[in-house]
Amino acid sequence: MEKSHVGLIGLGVMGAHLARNLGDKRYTLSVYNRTAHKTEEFLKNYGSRYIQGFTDLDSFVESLELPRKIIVLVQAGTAVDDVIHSLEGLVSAGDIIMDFGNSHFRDTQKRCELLKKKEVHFMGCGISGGEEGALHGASIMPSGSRESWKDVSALLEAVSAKDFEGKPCATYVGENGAGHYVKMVHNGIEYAIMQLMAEVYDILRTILHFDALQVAAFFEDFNAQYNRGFLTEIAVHVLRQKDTFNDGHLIDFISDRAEQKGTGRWTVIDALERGVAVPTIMEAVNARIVSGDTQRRESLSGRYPSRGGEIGESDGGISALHDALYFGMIVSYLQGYDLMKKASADEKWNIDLSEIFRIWQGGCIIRSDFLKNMQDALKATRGGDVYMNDSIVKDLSGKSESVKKVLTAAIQCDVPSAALMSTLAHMNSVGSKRLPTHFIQGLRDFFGAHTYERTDRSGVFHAEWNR
Ligand code: NBP
Repeated sequence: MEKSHVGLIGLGVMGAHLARNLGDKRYTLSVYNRTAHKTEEFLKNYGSRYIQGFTDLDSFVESLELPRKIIVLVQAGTAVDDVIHSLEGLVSAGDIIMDFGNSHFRDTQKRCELLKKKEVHFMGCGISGGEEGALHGASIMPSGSRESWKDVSALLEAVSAKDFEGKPCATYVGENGAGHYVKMVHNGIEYAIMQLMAEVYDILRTILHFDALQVAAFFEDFNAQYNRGFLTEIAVHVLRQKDTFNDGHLIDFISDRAEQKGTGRWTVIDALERGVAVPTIMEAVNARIVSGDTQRRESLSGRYPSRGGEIGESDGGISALHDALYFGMIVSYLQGYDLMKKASADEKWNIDLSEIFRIWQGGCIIRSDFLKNMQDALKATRGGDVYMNDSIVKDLSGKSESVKKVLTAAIQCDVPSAALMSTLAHMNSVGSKRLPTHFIQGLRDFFGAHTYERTDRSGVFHAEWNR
């Protein structure tokens, strides 16, 4: 039998969809899944002359052309190590193993080192777009050796989505864990944008007493007039969905408990370790933590100020909310930029950030029109601070007045809006020539002789404080 161009291990949700995408693009493909019946079922449903299925790993590996290109799409963590371990004796020097799962970038770095000893290339490939993206075109963030990228670029570009200019949403991100890092930050931004949308939703429903359909119309207008994006587009569908068990809309019967076990939390931990402020992402994780404790919220409700109140829509409330959401989305992207820029320098990845904002334009969950502004601004600033770029300044300017108006209403009506609040505070801080941290430095020197620097002369000082 003819050798396949590529192999794929793991026929779960993502793997099965990506395998179909590869077959549709006429790549000959060998597939393998730990549980054999899943492979048989996949072939029964989607088998074609481009796809061969295997129930033993030896023949799967044997069926691939050299150098072998093997996509691994299994659960992140020990499953990836298990797969690598079982492949170790079967692959040879020059072969390429690509992990498409949501692995932690530190694990990817270790796996690259491990396989380098055997001259096998290991690539960490972030992928975003869920099952639809895997099937019709995803945003793909690959990293590893440049040599391996040359061998797989055509393949990955073929199964990727297309950017606003029709170019493939796949690019070489950098060495070792860079691709998984960028995917992690993508997910952190995703957390932030969804939290901001939820806060705006809450204000509309609690203060303006909008029903689900009116909120859907709000998002529809946002997409038409401000920033068309995947999350704000699916919001319209989620809000219009009728319930199958009751009269009314499904949204009103969905539990408010959310989890925060994965990439959002990783983003915040990593940002803290690197000393990069990502307060909007952090508040999004905090909000999910609080949402998880339903029992406590139930017993405390009524004992503390609870949401409610009236504020008229007459004074431009809707356009202020549109502005506020747009402001929050821009700042979320900027926080992701800050983090990737620092990590790229720390880890010597040399990531082209304008390319990252380009490959996020198609297929991925945080895609929106604004990504083109980011791409262009990053290109124009050439490694400088994108916050200084005139078009970014213009995009943000004037909107903070709307954010203040929205937050004033939210505070008056006890509607928690920590992500939006921290977004505004973040921009107020980064744009402040003098922060009150000088007061903290004074206090620290008083109680612990921690010393301070001065504004009028260089050096390190300690004061004989008047006790
Ligand atoms: P699924 O849960 O649908 O499938 C998991 C796959 O992992 C199955 O093929 C399973 O094989 C295999 N597997 C496991 Br679990 N343990 C294994 C082991 N020890 N050895 C070999 N195979 C093992 O996951 P999915 O939603 O397709 O996600 C796969 C990866 O893609 C994850 O890292 C996920 O975070 C990432 N991702 C998912 C999405 C999404 O929207 N779902 C988007 C982007 C990235 P079995 O059939 O034998 O149990």
